[in-house]
Amino acid sequence: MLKLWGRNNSVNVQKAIWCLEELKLPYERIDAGMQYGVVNEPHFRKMNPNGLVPVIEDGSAVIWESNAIVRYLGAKYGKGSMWAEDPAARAQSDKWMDWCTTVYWPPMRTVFWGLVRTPPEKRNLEEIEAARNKAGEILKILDAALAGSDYIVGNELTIGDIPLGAISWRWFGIDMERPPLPNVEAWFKRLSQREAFKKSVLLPLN
Ligand SMILES: N[C@@H](CCC(=O)N[C@@H](CS)C(=O)NCC(=O)O)C(=O)O
Repeated sequence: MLKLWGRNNSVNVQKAIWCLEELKLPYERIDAGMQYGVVNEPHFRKMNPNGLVPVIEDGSAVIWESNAIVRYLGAKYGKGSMWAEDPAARAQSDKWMDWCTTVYWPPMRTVFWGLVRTPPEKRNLEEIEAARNKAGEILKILDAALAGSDYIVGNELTIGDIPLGAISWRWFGIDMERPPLPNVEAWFKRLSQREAFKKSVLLPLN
């Protein structure tokens, strides 16, 4: 059976879990990272020398980097659903995955770590506020892209929605001021109605 290492409150692990759940694949998840440790054990470092989660093992394939995992699962198990076989169509999803890593997550990571993982007395409020404003500005790009479609590429869920959705739970799940983004809000509401998303992403933020 496919194995996934990673704690289920990690944004990157949630991408893998959500993808597995959407594809209805049987898998075993082993808690690893933060309070669970494991990531420094020799057998884990052999799989991922970075000592980070998620990691999957599917037969002889061992894969780390959450977006690579989502792409692998899509290519192997999601043809005709989350994975477009036409390279041009697939690139439309792919670009949003890279956008998440390079543009969306950096300010959201500051907000999330600042407001969720850092005790109040240690927070750098100026830095958090600047990152929250930056994320709000950046999300205008996503809002425009979602105009007129149910998901980021067309009217069905694709791999492109996975990192976006997992990060956006950090945007909507934290009690803070947010600018109005009607298309992003409607899309997130749509994701929130999916059983796989509820089960894998909409968990307490801690
Ligand atoms: N670029 C990597 C980042 C992986 C990463 O930073 N994982 C974090 C959790 S989100 C981690 O393993 N942190 C150490 C830990 O949990 O002990 C990916 O997308 O998989």
